[in-house]
Amino acid sequence: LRWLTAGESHGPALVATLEGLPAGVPITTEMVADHLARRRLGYGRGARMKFERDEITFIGGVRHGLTMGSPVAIMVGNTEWPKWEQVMSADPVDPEILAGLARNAPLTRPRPGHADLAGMQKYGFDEARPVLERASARETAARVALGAVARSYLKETAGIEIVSHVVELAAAKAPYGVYPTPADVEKLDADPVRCLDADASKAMVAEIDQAHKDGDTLGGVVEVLAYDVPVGLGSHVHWDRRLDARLAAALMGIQAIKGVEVGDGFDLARVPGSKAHDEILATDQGIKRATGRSGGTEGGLTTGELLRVRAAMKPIATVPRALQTVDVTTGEATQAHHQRSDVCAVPAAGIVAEAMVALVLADAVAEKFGGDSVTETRRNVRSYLDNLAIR
Ligand code: EPS
Repeated sequence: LRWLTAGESHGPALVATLEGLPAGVPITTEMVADHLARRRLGYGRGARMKFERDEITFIGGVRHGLTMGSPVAIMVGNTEWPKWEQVMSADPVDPEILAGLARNAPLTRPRPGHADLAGMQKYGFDEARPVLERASARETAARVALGAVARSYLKETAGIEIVSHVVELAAAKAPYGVYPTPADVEKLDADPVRCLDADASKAMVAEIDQAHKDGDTLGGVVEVLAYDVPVGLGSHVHWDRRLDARLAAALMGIQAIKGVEVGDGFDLARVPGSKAHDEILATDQGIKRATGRSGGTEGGLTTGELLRVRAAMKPIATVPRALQTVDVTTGEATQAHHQRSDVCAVPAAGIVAEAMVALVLADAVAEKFGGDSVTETRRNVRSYLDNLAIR
């Protein structure tokens, strides 16, 4: 599979294309809209989430609710565009008109933690607007749109289902080792911080309220689980074919993610080998694992057990209680720009992480099972699983 996104945070729209899917994947505007709406959920988001709407248009690849095998292109329109039409115009705008627009004031006080400063240095801009417009996590809407297509493909061909939840938010933690299933998704989406444990959820909400009062922002940890992943996706034969490496890159590529773990991750480094691995058992239902510490990958291959990855998000870098910076026009010490911001976007990051895991798994399924129609791919998956010599 190949996929790309384009578009700026305050541009007219984001666009995303996905190439390489077979024909017959069910996908509708409503399915994409549902996932985009899930991405907007979560306690602690800023005002923009309330007034802006994502407007979905399929540009290609889908007819009457099914993919046709041609590239899928989705446009996610931004209802805020009229306010930004001149500031973000693709064509040149009369400088006198621009000078009169408060929104166009040059952003010369780069915010620590954002791409602002290094982006200006690298691309030779004298203000941060052209950098922050693309670095913004607004772009994740395009990934979630493609993720909706990828997860439908996974469900239809291999029966794979993806769930995420928030396991840590600042100092508040959900009980370790509780894994929500697809049956819990409705309950998770109804929770203000997408946490399954009621007490932990309350503690997380309290953390956000306190940070809001303090003019501060918060990060946290999300966990993504993929159910019914067949054994043998990815490969041990080369570093860039290892599924865990591909998942880590995909998750690390989400804005504000600073750490990724597969299975028990860093905790495995702290225990002896006898407590770090998943022993192989002969059971009435065939070969099973005693535990799920590996997160469902060994040697870069899926094991057929529950796939489990976590991503750590740093606190939002636009901190209301502005951080120290330098005005790049004067070279003088000052405070970073702050207009408005989320206090916390960890619940939304979980939805984005689901989309990234879906896209990586879709790529791995397409690579292993091929097929030009969903029926053909499904037949290939079935035949492979039915003919495994060892099980
Ligand atoms: C973002 C900053 C905020 C968020 C935005 C991502 O936007 P603004 O600076 O315009 O208030 O609202 O997220 C979205 C618009 C979205 O759809 O997720 C950032 O700096 O990454």
